[in-house]
Amino acid sequence: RTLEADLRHALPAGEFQIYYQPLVDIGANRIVASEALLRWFHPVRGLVSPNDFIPLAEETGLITPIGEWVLREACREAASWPEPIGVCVNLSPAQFRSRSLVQSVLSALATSGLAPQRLELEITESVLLAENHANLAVLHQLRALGVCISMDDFGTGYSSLSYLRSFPFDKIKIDRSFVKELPENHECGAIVRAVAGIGQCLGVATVAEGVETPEQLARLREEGCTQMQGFLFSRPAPAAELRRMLEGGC
Ligand code: G
Ligand code: G
Ligand code: MN
Ligand code: NA
Repeated sequence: RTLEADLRHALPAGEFQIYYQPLVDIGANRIVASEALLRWFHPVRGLVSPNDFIPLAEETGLITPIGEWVLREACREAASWPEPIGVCVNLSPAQFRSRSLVQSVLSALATSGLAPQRLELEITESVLLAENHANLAVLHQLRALGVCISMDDFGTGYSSLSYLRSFPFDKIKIDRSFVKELPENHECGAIVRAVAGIGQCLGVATVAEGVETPEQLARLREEGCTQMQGFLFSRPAPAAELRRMLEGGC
């Protein structure tokens, strides 16, 4: 069977699971949100990475039902967490094309009872590529529902700064490629400092992704990042494990 045939089957077969990775506010030293990261456990192929199936899901349109499931499931899970922290859900550019995105978000919020401010939708620069006015309108509709919008993988696209001008994001997530070379690489340090500065001026939280070492944490703190995410704090973990982390006090 082809990967595509298997992917079609995955949702009804219940082969998807969502893992959660904490975002830590380093000022308050507590978990303030968790990112929902999709996992596909295939009975024969084993664990298939989103990097290997999300592109196919986008090409085939399967991203619409899969993305709707992730939204519903992540909101339902977050609504029952012992702490009212945020839940971050990744959206592909292809989900904007389906036209049902706003309705899906609205319905996930309504059925779960999750407060809209607790849902953080992560988008990449490509959503706003070429000043896509239709996508921009959808972003404004989503914002009107009261949800937060984060710019993910910041710095990896072509004209990041113009996107910050075209839409008022609630959060900027600095791509982990900049964090990876800290503290040795001074260019990366300078870029992180500049982005954190922009965030501060715009009144927007800046999250450093892929934080793996205490040295990186110290440097990122120095440069003004407000939230951290990475293996240093926790790997993406099953829902039950995240729940235990929250119950353990955060
Ligand atoms: O853990 P990691 O290997 O999960 O994720 C790899 C990539 O897949 C990341 O770029 C991440 O944003 C993306 N990804 C993970 N889960 C989802 C999801 O539910 N929807 C979309 N569109 N992308 C996801
Ligand atoms: O594109 P996005 O930022 O949504 O992707 C998140 C990806 O980053 C997931 O694949 C997740 O597993 C991965 N990730 C999270 N923390 C770390 C980390 O500390 N180091 C590395 N190498 N990857 C990480
Ligand atoms: Mn993300
Ligand atoms: Na990212």
